[in-house]
Amino acid sequence: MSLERTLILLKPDALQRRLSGRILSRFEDKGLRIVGLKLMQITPDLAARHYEAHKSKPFYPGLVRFMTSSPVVALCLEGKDVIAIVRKLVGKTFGPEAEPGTIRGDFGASRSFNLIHASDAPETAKREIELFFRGEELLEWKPTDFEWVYDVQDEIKK
Ligand code: 3AN
Repeated sequence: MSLERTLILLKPDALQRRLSGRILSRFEDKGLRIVGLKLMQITPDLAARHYEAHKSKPFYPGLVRFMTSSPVVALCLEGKDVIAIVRKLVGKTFGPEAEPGTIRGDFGASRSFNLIHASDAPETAKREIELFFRGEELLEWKPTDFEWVYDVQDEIKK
């Protein structure tokens, strides 16, 4: 079974509103494995590298100001199809449009404070994980319920 990794950031509004535990629970409830987790302050330089693709957008200065305004939680999750699963759990970009049941849909009402970032593809996930974590901060381990979260027998039959 091939496992992917993805980078998630619980943004300053998630911490200011004391939602980080509840958001983290969504991923644990789904059966995803935490391989990296830390509280950190994003520097303007790191924000610029992370949001490189949005540099020319009108919202860019506000986005960097927001992301560097107070601490974030950086999280690396591992699992089968984890990038797509996490994007579904996170929901559409802005709270007002995000479906109820998703993290942004349940907790967000803003068009700029949207609680969470999640990598959108394997290449961006690799780049973003390297930006936020050193190799030794990511741990290899196998949860005891692994065979029950993923139907391993089903994988073998395929
Ligand atoms: P997503 O986080 O859903 O992948 P993207 O990649 O379109 O969304 O945008 C990256 C980030 O830029 C978003 N998470 C959001 O914080 C911010 N952003 C995007 N569009 C706007 C906007 N019109 N106004 C303010 N912030 C925006």
